[in-house]
This record gives sequence, C-alpha cells and structure tokens, in this order.
Amino acid sequence: MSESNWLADQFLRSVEGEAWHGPSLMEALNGVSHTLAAASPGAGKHGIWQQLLHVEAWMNAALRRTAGEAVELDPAQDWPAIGDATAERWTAAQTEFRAKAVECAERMRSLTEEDFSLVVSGREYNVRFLLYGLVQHTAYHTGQIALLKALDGKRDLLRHSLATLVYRGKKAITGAPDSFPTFQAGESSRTPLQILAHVDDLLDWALTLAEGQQAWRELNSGDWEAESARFFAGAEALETRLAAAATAYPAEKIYQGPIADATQHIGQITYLRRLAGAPIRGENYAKAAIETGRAGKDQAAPKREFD
Ligand code: NI
Repeated sequence: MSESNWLADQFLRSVEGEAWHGPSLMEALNGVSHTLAAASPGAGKHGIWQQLLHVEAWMNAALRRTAGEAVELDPAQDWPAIGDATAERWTAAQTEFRAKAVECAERMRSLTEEDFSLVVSGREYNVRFLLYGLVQHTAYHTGQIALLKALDGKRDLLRHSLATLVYRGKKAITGAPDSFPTFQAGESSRTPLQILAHVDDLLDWALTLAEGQQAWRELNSGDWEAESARFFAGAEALETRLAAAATAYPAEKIYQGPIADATQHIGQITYLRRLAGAPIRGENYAKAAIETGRAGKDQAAPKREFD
C-alpha cells in the first residue's frame, strides 16, 4: 500500500473504525443525545459537541495547509461555539463532520511523495508531519469524548429521572379535591401534604449534594398550593444545576438517595389519591413525552392513559 493510501486508511479508522485504540470517533458518538453533546463538564470546559467541532476545525485547517495556504486559527475558530443545541443541529453537525473527514481522506490519498515533503506554509514541519499529527489529534479527542460520555451519561440519565419524577409528580398533585392534602389513611399515617413537603425537602437536599454542600432542612408551609409550587421550583433549580456542569457528588448517588426516595413518595401520594376516592388515571409511561430538561410545571399531555 502506498503511504498516501496507508495514511488515509489510518485516518478513516480513527474516524469511523475499526481503530486499534478502541472506539473510533463516530463509534464514540453513538447514542450521544443532543443534550448530552451540548453539556459542559464544568465551567468553561469543552463538551462533546464542542470537541467534535474542534476536531473538524483542525481537519479543515489541515486541508487548507496541504493546499499551500498559511492558516492560523484564533480561539473562536479553534473551539467554535455550538450555537442552538437542538437535536436536528446535532445530527447535522455529525453528518457534516463525517463529510469533512471523507474529504480529508480523499486528499490524503491524492498526495504524492513530493507533496508529503513540502514544508507547511508558516511552519517548520512538512505535510507528512502535519497529517500524522492530524490522525493523532483525532484519536486524542476521541478518547476525551469517550470519557465525557461515560461521565456525563450518568448525569444525563439523572436529569431524565428528574423529568420523570416531575411528570409523574404533577399528575399526583394536580386536580386533587380540597380535602385531599389532609387526608389520612390511618391514625398515624402521614398526610399527602406532609409527604409532598418531604418530597420538596428531598429536592432541596439533592441540589445541595449536586453543589457539594450537602444540607438537610425540613420545611412545611402547611399549604398545599405553596408546597406544590415549591415542588416545581425545586425541581427546576436542580435541573438548572445539573444542566450547567458536572455534579460535585456522584450523579448515581444523587439518584439512589433523594431522587429514588422522592419517586417512591410520589407513588405514595398516587396511592393515597385512590384511597381518598380521587384516583389519577393510569398511563403507559414508556410512551409519555417526558423530556430531559423539562422539570417545571409545564409538562406534555399524557399520550396513552387508562382507568
Ligand atoms: Ni485539540
């Protein structure tokens, strides 16, 4: 195999597989949602989407440099902004990236021995050094993307479990009769209002865990409307924190503690609705339009309910 074909083959392996070092870049992106791609691992740090744009920027620069152009990237070109983080744009970004990679491989295949030895404009190294560097650069950022995916995948699922809690919680606490907040199933059992206030405390606790300043407080205004509003406000504050950056406490532990607890208690409220003679309708929750990031009072209408 000629050097140009060999190099193009190495490059395409690092982009689409099968790569010696593990998953190729496109393989690493498999299953990465637009919300996960857009998430930053910490203040000012580059998320998966931005890593992809960065690798593409250097493929572009390499293409232009092999054509004899002197190229310098300023910081905004080095790490381009991702813009609107929609699902459509994320799909388009990946398609565009792949097309650029194929273009790069084609250019590599077309290079002659003479081309490889040309000194890059404005640099002290030649085209060979530049292009081998490009393969290494792609592999380096693929490793970072795989790591971000492993770390942030948990945070993404935590955010979705929060959205699920709010979707279910809204059904459980909305439309209850006036007598429901103080309904008691037995002499010593907690009322729906007490349980809801406890759920709100759990959400507050989850936020303090995410921020690394864990604190437990028990609040209960004694008012159903106020505690309902606190439920949505607490969930939204937690979602905002989760979306902004990695949690100070492991995401899976925030799930196993406060979020799992809160979900159980929403189940209790749902059960009490039935005992109080004001049941909510059952639903196929796997079909429900529960969206990661949607943690406020505004939730989608149920798709498939039953009695
Ligand atoms: Ni880089």
